[in-house]
Amino acid sequence: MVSSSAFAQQNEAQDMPPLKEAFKGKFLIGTALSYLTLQGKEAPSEAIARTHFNAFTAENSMKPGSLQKTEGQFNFTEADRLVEMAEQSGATPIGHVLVWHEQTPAWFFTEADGKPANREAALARMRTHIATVVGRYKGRVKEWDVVNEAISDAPDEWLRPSPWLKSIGEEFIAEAFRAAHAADPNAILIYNDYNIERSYKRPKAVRLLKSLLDQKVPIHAVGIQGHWRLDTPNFAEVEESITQFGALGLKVMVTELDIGVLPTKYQGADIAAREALTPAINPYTEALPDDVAQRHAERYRQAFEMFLRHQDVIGRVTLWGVHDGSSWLNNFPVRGRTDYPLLFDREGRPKPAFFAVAKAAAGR
Ligand code: 9MR
Repeated sequence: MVSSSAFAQQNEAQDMPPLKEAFKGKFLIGTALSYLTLQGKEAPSEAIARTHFNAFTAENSMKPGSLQKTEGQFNFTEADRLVEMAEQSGATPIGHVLVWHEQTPAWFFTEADGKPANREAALARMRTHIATVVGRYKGRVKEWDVVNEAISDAPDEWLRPSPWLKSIGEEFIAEAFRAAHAADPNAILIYNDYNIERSYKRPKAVRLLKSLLDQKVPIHAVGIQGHWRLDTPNFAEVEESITQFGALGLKVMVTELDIGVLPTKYQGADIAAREALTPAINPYTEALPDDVAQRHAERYRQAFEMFLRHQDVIGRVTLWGVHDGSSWLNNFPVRGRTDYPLLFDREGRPKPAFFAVAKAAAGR
């Protein structure tokens, strides 16, 4: 937990404007708020979010498993809080996520007798979920991650064999966008995925996006999650992807940016991937050495200089968490590590990466 005094310090520690001022007129700069923050239990994180960011995503609280754990019983407490908190701070509330294979209860795809739901039943449940959730925040949540991670990582496979694909078929994607558009015709609708900025997955993403556009499906943007590392991906590959996505006439959102510093054999965010904890893969339990912090800052500088070069197509860049202590990367792909992926440290102080990003925004 970040202490309040550390937060006060971080305010004094800089003569830089808040990030949201620095990026004004360029793109929205966002953060993801944890369960604890939305439950009012992380006041310092909330303060950093309000000071520096002008787009708020719920890290977990608007996923199907949080909103509709049991069919027909919706719980909007934390989701409402996200939207209210954003509106109070003049930030744009972002909806994450309507249709995903994770954090989605099995009842969507199962009948009372345990048999798989038929196509019509699964489709009806998907539509009801989307209509209820998007409808509740109509005109308030400005952007929705409609479908998340539908593309397969496997070389010989097009779409992920998710329960959605199995129960509805490929049209689940188009149908989800249509349902979201019907519930809020003004919302910006996003297809969101990891590693689609890398060349192994980009062609599949382009194929999917083109096919949706050809069918006149209401899709407005593509979300590059941006779960990156010190040495991968190659930013030339990423830049080419931004260009190709933009050329389709879509906005590009960087929806879940973080740059992890710990070793791993996994890339991206396939949360099924897990490794065992050994000291060799948890090297910085006490502190991050200066040279690594500098490399991390340099990587952020390069990333934001690239985003700024494409500010005509990039609508938003969102960091996946407020400070290092609350990042999901401390538990992925190995539980209980100490990672340093964000712009603020565990005490809520701005890191070298923060200053690198702020300077990039100022053109310095
Ligand atoms: O950061 C989220 C973490 O707290 C959750 O435990 C995890 C569970 O699925 O989801 C994380 O967020 C994911 C996001 O919703 C979709 N893209 C990948 C993100 C990292 O796993």
